[in-house]
Amino acid sequence: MACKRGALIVLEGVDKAGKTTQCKKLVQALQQEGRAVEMMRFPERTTAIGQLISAYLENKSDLEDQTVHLLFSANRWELVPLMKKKLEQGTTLIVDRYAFSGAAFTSAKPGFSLDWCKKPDEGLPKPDLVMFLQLSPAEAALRGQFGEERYENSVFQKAVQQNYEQLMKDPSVKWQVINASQSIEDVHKDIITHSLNSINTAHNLPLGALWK
Ligand code: ADP
Ligand code: 2DT
Repeated sequence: MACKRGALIVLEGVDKAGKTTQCKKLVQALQQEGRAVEMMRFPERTTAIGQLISAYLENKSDLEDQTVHLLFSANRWELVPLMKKKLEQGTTLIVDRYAFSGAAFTSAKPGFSLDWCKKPDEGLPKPDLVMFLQLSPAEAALRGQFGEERYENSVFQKAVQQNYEQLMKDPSVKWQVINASQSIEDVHKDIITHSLNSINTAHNLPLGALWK
């Protein structure tokens, strides 16, 4: 019998919602159960495209907004063969940000429609589950100062949050809102429950195509 495929599970949310903390905990917990699971993140800054994105985010270079948007998307597309291979081999992927960040962030810039922003990512492997870590700007502020990178300011983050809310209205994507204001352990408990359900369901389903 062919091996059952892994699930594609994405964590999204505004800055400091706890995505990275929870991705790491989730991977650790699933690995401890003996499951094949790996973490990925976007942007993946180690590739040639990722290095261009990283320099832009660190304000070391300037790029047209359209250019950087397409680079973020290209950074996902360049990893698609690897993602598909891992999923087919039965490895579950836990992903820190995906195309939803791409659409929510660029469409927070003046003159960018959500539809235009989604286009380059149409057809990417569709996540089996997208968990949105919901945290108010006031609570995010309690988790420390914003850093030095582009987009790390509260006005921009509020616009991003509104765009995520638009994206979450799309029933073709399996969204799950998680209350990220709970303790790290309580958030983890919610996330692991939803992830296990998703892993079990994904076994029997073909991998979908995003926004198609
Ligand atoms: P993100 O990846 O969404 O930006 P991080 O996981 O890097 O968020 O977390 C941002 C900061 O908030 C870190 O200092 C982290 O330790 C802290 N943090 C994460 N989750 C919680 C939580 N549930 N309660 C309080 N602090 C948290
Ligand atoms: P972190 O590495 O701290 O998550 O910051 N972004 C991300 C986009 O604008 N478009 C995208 O497609 C993606 C994946 C979100 C990365 C920053 O880059 C933004 C914050």
